[in-house]
Formats: sequence, structure tokens, C-alpha cells
Amino acid sequence: MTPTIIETQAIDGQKPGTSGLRKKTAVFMGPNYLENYVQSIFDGIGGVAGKTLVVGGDGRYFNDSAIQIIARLAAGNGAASIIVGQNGLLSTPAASHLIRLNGTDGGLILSASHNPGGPDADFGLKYNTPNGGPAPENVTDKIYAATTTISQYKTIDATDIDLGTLGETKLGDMTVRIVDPVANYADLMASLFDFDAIKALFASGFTMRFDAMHAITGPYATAILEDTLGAAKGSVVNAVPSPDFGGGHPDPNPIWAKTLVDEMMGSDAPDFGAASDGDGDRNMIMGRGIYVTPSDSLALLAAHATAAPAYAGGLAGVARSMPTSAAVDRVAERLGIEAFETPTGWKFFGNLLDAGRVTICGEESAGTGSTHVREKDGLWAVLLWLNILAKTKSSVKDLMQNHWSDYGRNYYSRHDFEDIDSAKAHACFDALRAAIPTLPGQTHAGLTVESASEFAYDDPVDGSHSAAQGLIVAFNGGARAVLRLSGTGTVGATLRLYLEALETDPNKLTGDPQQALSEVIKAAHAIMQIEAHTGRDAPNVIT
Ligand code: VG1
Ligand code: CO
Repeated sequence: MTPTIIETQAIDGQKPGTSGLRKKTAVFMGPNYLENYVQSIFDGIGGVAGKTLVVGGDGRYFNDSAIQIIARLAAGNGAASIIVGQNGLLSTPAASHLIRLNGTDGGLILSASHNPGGPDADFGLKYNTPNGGPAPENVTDKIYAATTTISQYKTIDATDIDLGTLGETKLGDMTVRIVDPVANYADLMASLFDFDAIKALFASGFTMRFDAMHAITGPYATAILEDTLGAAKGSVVNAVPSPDFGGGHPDPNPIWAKTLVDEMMGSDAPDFGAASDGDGDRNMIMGRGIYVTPSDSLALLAAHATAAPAYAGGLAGVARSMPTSAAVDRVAERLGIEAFETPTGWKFFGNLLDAGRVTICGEESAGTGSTHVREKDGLWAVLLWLNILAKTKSSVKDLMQNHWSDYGRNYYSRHDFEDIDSAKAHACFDALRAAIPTLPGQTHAGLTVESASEFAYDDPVDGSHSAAQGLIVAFNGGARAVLRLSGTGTVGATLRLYLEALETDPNKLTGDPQQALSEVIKAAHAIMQIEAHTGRDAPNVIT
């Protein structure tokens, strides 16, 4: 079938951020916006003629129409085939798995992840490479360059694909395979974990609540937790993905998953609570009466991973993003394995995972994952926790408290100042950057600055260099404050202030993090002058 060539013009601002391109839905639906970006992805990766791609998304508003447009462009560009989740749905980790399982030339994931969805909210698109992981910077740079010089795109004249029917069809000369979004992923999970032990745990009366937040993990969690592992019916709530996530904000943290937090802190709390985000790659973990901070969850999973068959032979190494607490580093030290510190964003873990240098990695933003795919994976983290709970026969609270007694506790919190005027946020950030040389030796709120630096990363596998990855102020005694500008927002700017202090006194391990960090918070504000720059004296989200 002869492709149709459509003339177009470059559109400003199609620059991928921390995880793909995210914009207001209306922007993505604007004339040629999606078409330009998809053609630029294809051009940036050297064309898709004869190639196979996985395509799927988190089901947010515009997901299905966008897939039809992408399919026509793929056919117009001569792709051999596309593998699409039924009804256009695929969680991000499931898409990563399908890319790897089928040895495809990568995939397109439609999601703005934890950002809200709907006609007035956010949409996003990212390209994942053949290893199943988000495209690294050298690839996204080429894609962005292509968006600035594009003059035409190739599509075909064809009617929509029937996304609802499983099986193979044709779109022009291209084969379209519609697959069950859950089945292969569920098989993968069964191959990693001791499902019999988890079944026995549920059979013994263990209770859990999983909040899918009206997003993509609903069908996955229902199939795996309830139908396969025997969690009581109704354990999974908000399980039907909706285009606007039930009007909510599908970000699994104590603010947006407050209903779950209230239940877990209440008198009738289940034994275990969890939630995932819009596209299924994040996790929030709770026990009865306890919220597990993502950095602690990463450390605990690393310490106990051998409970699961997939990791019984031990871990090759671990990695965390720079702003993530150092709790996992001390586990690695004890285990005698390597620990890596990478910039924010999953794309930086790919090389380490591919090279077999690390087995488990994670971020403070509730992302945890392993070698099984090349994305963070919310349900995977939940299942590893369940496997550990089944094997140790401990409660979440006991596991965490024993962990802190053993290793000390890295008190940790992230304060987000969202929706700030972009110029003001950048001025605040730039002022701190400029002050770096003068900070060491200064004392604020009783804390003396030991060092201040801007984080840069040299990838130990391919040697690539990534500059400007966040500002670190380290204090004597091991506490630190980190400042970053978010790369996933769609309006204004978000300043993220990450706070951490290590406590090893056995009598001070069960305090409130905001209390334990109060000196660091004061010192950070004195140094960073966030209020003077932005007019905001308090964060609007604390995790
Ligand atoms: C945020 C998180 C980061 C995460 C990224 C994508 O990025 O901080 O850790 O990898 O979102 O997660 P930023 O640049 O806004 O801080 V997801 O689940 O939104 O794809
Ligand atoms: Co996500």
C-alpha cells in the first residue's frame, strides 16, 4: 500500500523530559502534534521499515485514538508489524516485557504516568528501545533533533483497527497483533515468585488492600492477586481503568492515595496495603499502622530478595537514583555487592541491568524494579513484598523496625513545590547553583555544610556523561538536602526538595520523619531561600 505523505512544520517544545514527552492532552490532540512526534521518533531511530513495535498505553483519555494514529504512521513508514494490548491497554512494565519477550525493535508507550488524565489534564508518549527500557539520552536527543527539522510525515489512508478483538489483522501491509495485556506479564510474575507460599499466606487469612487508583493495574492486580493467589474478592479496589482515573490523581503517595492510608492506619486495617500509579510502574507499600517510605522499601527488598526464587542466588548489585536515600547502599555494603548512584529516571538503570551489574534498582518516587524488565514495576514490588511476608511470617511493621535496628534508619522525605512560575523556580535553582562554592563551612540551623555539588553521572557501562542532574548540599554528620527541577510536569515548574538524615541511636528509630528532619528542613530553607524566590513557604505535597 502506498503511503500518503503529509507536509508539516516543526512544532516547538517536543523535547522529551525525565520520561518521554508529556503535554496537556489538548496540545497532543492539536493539529499534527502527535503525528510530528511519532514521525520524529521513527526518524530518530533510523526508520521503522521492516520493524516490529509494541504499542500500548495506560488507557487515559485519547489513548485509543492516539493508537490509531500511531498504527497508521507505523504502516505508512513500512513497519512489518505492531503488537498492541487489547483495547490499547498495556501497563508500562507489561509493555517492557512484551518488547523483550517478542524481541521487537522497541515500543511506544502512551502515558503521562502519575499525572492526571482527561481532556483538560495530561497525555504522554515515550519510545522504549529493544532492551525494553526507556530510550537513553543519546536516543532522545536524536528524536528531539528530528522534531526540529521535520517537514513531512508518512501515513496511510485506512479505517481504524478493531482494538477490542484478540488476534491478527492487517492495516495496509502491516500485521497487527492484538494481545491480552495481562497474560504474558502474569506468567512472568509466576516465574519469579513463590506463588505457592503467597497462596498459603492468603489461605491462612492474611488480608490486603490494593488500590489501583482507577488506572492500568486494576486488571493485572485482580488477575494475579485475587484470581491466582487467592486474595479475598474485593481486595483490589478502584480496579477498572477509566480515561480520567476517576477524576483523581493516579500518584500512589500519602496525599493522593489518602483513602488507602486512612484505612491502613485505622483500627480494622488489613495486614498489607499497596497502590500503583497511572501506568503501573510505581508502588506504594503500607503495613497495618505503617507507611513504608520508597527508599526504605528498596532497601528492605534488597535485604530480603533471596526469599523469592528469582533472586535466591543473591544480587549482582543494586542501584538507586541520586535523590533516593542511602538506605540501600548500606544493605549492599553488608552483602558485599556494588551500589550505584544514577541520575533520576529509569533510563539510567538500563545499561547497568543489561550488563548484569545490578539486579534490583529503585527511586525515592516509588519506583522499584529488577532485571525481569527494563522499567520500574509496581506489581512486581507488591509481589516481592508478599513473597517476603510469606517466607518470614513477619508483619510489615516488624520487618521495617528490625531493618532499622539492624542498619540504622535513613529518615527521609520529599517536599514538592508544584506549579511555580517557571522563571522563579529556575532563579531559585540557579541561585543555589551559583552559591555552591561558598557553602562549605557555613552553618545554618545548627548544621554545618560539609560539601555542596552539582550531580553529574558517568555511565560505567558506556562511558556517557550526564551533567546537571541536581544540586546536593551535604552536612556534617551525614544529613543532606537535594534540590531538583522536575522533568515530568506540563505546567509551570516543580521544585523537589529531598531531605535525608541517618539515625543510628536505637532509641530514636521510630519517630516521625518530619520531626526527625526538622533541622535539615530549616537549614535547607535558610540556604535555598525557596520562599524568597517563589513566595512559597511550604510544600504542597510531602511524601
Ligand atoms: C519523576 C520522579 C522520577 C521518575 C519519573 C517518572 O520525575 O521524580 O523518579 O523516574 O517521575 O516516573 P521528575 O523529573 O518529575 O522528578 V513515572 O511513574 O511518572 O513514569
Ligand atoms: Co509511572
